[in-house]
Amino acid sequence: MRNKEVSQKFYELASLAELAGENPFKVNAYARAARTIENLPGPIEDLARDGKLTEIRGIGSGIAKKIVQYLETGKIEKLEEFKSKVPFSLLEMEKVSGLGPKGAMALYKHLGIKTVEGLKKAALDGKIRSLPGFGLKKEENILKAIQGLRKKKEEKRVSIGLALPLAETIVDFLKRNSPIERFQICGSIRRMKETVGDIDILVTSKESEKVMKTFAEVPMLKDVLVSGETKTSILTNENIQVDLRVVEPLSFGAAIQYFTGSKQHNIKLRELAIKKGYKINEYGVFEVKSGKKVGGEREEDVYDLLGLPWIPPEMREDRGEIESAMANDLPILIESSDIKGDTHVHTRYSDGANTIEEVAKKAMELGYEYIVITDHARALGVASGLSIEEYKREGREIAELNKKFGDGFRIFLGVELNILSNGSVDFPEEALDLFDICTAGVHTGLTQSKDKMMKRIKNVMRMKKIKIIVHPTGRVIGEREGYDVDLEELLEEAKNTGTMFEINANPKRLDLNDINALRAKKMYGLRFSIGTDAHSKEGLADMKYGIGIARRAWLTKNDVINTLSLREFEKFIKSW
Ligand code: DGT
Ligand code: CA
Ligand code: CA
Repeated sequence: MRNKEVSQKFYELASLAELAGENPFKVNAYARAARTIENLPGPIEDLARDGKLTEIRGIGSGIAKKIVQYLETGKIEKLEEFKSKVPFSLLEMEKVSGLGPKGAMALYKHLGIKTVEGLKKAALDGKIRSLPGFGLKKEENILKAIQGLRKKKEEKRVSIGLALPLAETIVDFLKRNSPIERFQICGSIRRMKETVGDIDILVTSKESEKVMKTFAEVPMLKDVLVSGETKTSILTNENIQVDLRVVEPLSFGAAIQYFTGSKQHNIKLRELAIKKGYKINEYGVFEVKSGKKVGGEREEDVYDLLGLPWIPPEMREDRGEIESAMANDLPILIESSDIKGDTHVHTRYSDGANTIEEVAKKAMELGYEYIVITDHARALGVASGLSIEEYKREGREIAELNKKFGDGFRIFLGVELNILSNGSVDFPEEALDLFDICTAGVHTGLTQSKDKMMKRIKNVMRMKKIKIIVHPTGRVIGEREGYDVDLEELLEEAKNTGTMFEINANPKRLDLNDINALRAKKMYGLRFSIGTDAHSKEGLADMKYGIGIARRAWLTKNDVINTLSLREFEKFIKSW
């Protein structure tokens, strides 16, 4: 869904139009369109594709054209035209609340201020109070607003889906352009936490100066925050902080253990160390009595010396993993290589970008043995959903492809049904025999009361053909809370009906999350599917985030159905 992004562009357009002295009616129209788009219930790209944009109140043909232009080209001509006339980053300046486009323009005209940094400096130097229309009070407010911005930045966490690829890109850049030897991405990324505060990278090198210099030149650099001999911190142009540390090879293991965290896990570990007469820190493990260093080159050293097996990073949250390690009872966590197929994929038949064949080929490249195509079903108001006739057509195409691909790989005809507000799904139960696998999820009526929501989901869980509930709580990270359900009751119902929950691997969803999946297994013995919900063939790569969540939930291969081999999986779904 690109609503937020498109809405942003129209806010920008409104501000710039105002600066350019455009007719106030137009300025208002842009701002109104921005608000409308922001609050649309469904994806704007669907409406654009169906030519229905002008049916939205407040969106005329001129604005509709601009929306289409943006969706297709990533640019709005008019916006580019305005931008070329404004010699500073209005978007950045506008973040300082209370300033507005006119204020930003005045500051530029009188003082040549182009950035928030420049603004801060001018305010601290007392240069703003004497400007016409500004004054002392305004100068103070600007400083306050800038401090507020900083604070917001500190509180902001980003998705693992953004942080992990970014960290990998940076490591890659360092590998190519500087003399690093060993490296490890640490912190919350290594633990595969769903959101990340900042990125922590550790490397070893004989020439730390060169490494630091290279790091301060990464292409996505916005600002160098701290620059030292062994630690440099930068801010990327998306305002994500990255800390790079160069450590001694003999301390590398202890350092990555320390900086992987979590802090809670490390505290527990240190307490255990003290009891055993050791001290651990980022430099190594030391015997307290003699002060002698007894380990730290390898991460395993730290755990070894405490009499523990190495604990996988995803478990290091002080959720009983140290106790479990002490009892030599750690689960053998599921791994990416255990996955034999994806259970949740969309194609062009509904709202995906690729054909079934393209998606299947990608799945084969990933080493999968099967894939379940789960295009959306057509409930009222789901523009891109399919009718039974269309599923039959999809089924025929799948049969053809299966014939073509032969024995080693199979495409299953699945469906993502809508759990409708009245507790039914798109089609009568008899019609569902058409499908190899039926999944269902809530997509509409998200704000229903808990009572109603529970009734409708439980009702669908009781339908015999429906075995997987996708993105069970409906939360979208950083965007919306899940709908109002009593999860405990749903888990109970799943146990009673033999329904499985999905761990949706899309990094914006990760639903069920780690805690809920852990509980579902521990208290109710439930099994899961891990599906990417991919809407393009590239989306299949999101599986790693689902695996991360599964590992954080202490899941093993046996807890996840799409680790079954093709033959086992076929048998399993036939037994439903
Ligand atoms: P984040 O960045 O908020 O997503 O979470 P982390 O876990 O990456 O935390 P961060 O970046 O503040 O620190 C990285 C790791 O370094 C952290 O997981 C454990 C370790 N660490 C940092 N500060 C302390 C501390 O004061 N005490 C202990 N024991 N460990 C710390
Ligand atoms: Ca961190
Ligand atoms: Ca950090």
